[in-house]
Amino acid sequence: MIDIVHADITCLTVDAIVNAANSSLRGGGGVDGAIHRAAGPELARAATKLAPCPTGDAVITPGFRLTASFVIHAVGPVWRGGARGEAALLRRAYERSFALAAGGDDIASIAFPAISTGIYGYPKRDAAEIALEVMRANEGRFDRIVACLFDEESARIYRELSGARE
Ligand code: AR6
Repeated sequence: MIDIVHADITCLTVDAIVNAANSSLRGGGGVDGAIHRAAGPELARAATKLAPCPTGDAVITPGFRLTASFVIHAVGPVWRGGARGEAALLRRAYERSFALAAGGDDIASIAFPAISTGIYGYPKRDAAEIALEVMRANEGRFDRIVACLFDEESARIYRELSGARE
């Protein structure tokens, strides 16, 4: 089941939340900053041990003070006009996140933000199409997949693209 929710991802009750991180895994602005603040300083200590994480890849750490048991730190591409492999890299960031979640930590529910669509500037609708496609491909492997949108426009785009299914 894919749920589209308009919420702060740090408040969700799911087994794992995905972070829109950068390669250093040290934390940053946007959703990354919110997740690090909510999880506490242990998160940066654990994540930086796994750095650098290349664009299009992901790593997994505990969730520390978060309700979620795990954080999957995915590094999406910076948007540079679309001819620099951005779509393939964004798709891979989602796929790698799902692969880690399916990899043996008993993760049945997972929530994603709209990776790359904030500070990294990826066009929201194009990114949403990729995100929903990869989510649908993984639907059977999880009890619940949450697309967690923070801004109203992204929530509307996801609802439109998923039509009457959700
Ligand atoms: N919960 C859910 N979504 C959120 C939240 C939240 N609490 N806060 C923001 N968003 P961004 P990026 C949405 O900029 O584009 C950081 O500095 C936001 O509205 O967080 O992948 C990293 O360290 C947008 O739709 O991530 C990297 O350097 C989406 O999350 C860089 O930003 C992604 O926006 C990554 O940029």
